[in-house]
Amino acid sequence: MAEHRPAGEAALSQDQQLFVTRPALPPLNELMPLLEDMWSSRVLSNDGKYHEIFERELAAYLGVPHVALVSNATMGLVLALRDSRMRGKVLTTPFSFVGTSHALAFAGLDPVFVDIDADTLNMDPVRLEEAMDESITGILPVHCFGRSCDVDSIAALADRRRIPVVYDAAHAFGVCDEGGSILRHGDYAVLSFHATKVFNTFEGGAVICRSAESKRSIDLLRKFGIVDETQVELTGLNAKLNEFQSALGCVQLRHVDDYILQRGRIDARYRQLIADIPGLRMLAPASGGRSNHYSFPILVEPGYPLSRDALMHKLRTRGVVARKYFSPLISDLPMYRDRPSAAAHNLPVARRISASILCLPMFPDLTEQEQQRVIDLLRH
Ligand code: T4K
Repeated sequence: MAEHRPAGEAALSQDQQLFVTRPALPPLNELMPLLEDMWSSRVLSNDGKYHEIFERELAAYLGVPHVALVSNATMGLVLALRDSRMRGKVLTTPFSFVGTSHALAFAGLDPVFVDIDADTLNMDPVRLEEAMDESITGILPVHCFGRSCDVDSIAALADRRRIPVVYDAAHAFGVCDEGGSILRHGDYAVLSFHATKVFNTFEGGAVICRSAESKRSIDLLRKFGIVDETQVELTGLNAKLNEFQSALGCVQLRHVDDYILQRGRIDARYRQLIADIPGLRMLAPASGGRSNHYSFPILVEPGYPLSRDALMHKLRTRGVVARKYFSPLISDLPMYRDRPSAAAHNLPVARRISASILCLPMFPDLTEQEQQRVIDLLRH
């Protein structure tokens, strides 16, 4: 992808480039029978057969009762936030993809940034408590890189204040704690099925709802609020997942356990090979339950001979496209940086992590040779 190539750099062929992710795809022949069926039926969108099957199979896979498919996580967040009782200020993290805060803004809400914990990269529960006041009407935490937030502290705080919680679970497909899927926490949890994610339908997403009533609302909101030919009950949008993507989702579900297993092997190998490189720090493995190994971030610290940016540049000139997720912080972007909670002194940990983080290639079919190529570059 040309836009990821630093200016003036010799062009490497697509084959030589090792991107931070390579989307996992099932064998095409498994998808073909579903596509042939779809072609002959001519039902391509609006709650068709594969939408219904995928929604049902996904709920069963995740072990959650109420799932509403949507066109992408950003739309899912906007709809969930609209359907929640949030009005005005909402506590959220600056250390995320920009879509998290943009969803708040599009839902007419006002992000208030809270610092993160250095070990989990999720909102720090102590700082969350400190930031809470009468004006706060909700919480939008992110399970960053698929690592679970402190869901118990967040639930206790939200219950005490009687405010809703919408989890941005874009990275958290398949992640479980001791009690089951982490998507069961909060009033809503929103998954992304973007091409770069652990589970992909090219684009797509789902809103996990706590009740049948809220699923009904999201179902309506994603389809203009239309109940039937004569009734429009809510002011909704178009956030539907189409039949092609739903059929792909059904086939991907057969393979996702393998994808996660392969990611786990790659994660373990990185840990083993990076452990003795001075100045490169890894996050501790997620404890308990099941991780999805969404990403492999390293922190480039003072003991390393290169700065984070110099290392990233060096990797790129040799065809390894590591990414600075997440730098800049959302709170540093022009549309958010003037609010008081965006001030540097309010977000010291997020700022430090954002300045040193680098995400290495992580995807199921990363070969041992490719991984070794990354390690050799980190070492020399
Ligand atoms: N909340 C959180 C916490 C999120 O991380 C995201 C999305 C969202 C919400 C919103 O979810 P969606 O509305 O998208 O469902 C990428 C993804 O585009 C974005 O979805 C993702 N987070 C974010 C973390 O990463 P970019 O701008 O870095 O994408 P891009 O195009 O640079 O792709 C990254 C690498 O992936 C490329 O180097 C090559 C590879 N790639 C990408 C695509 C799209 C492929 O090999 N094939 C592809 O088709 O944002």
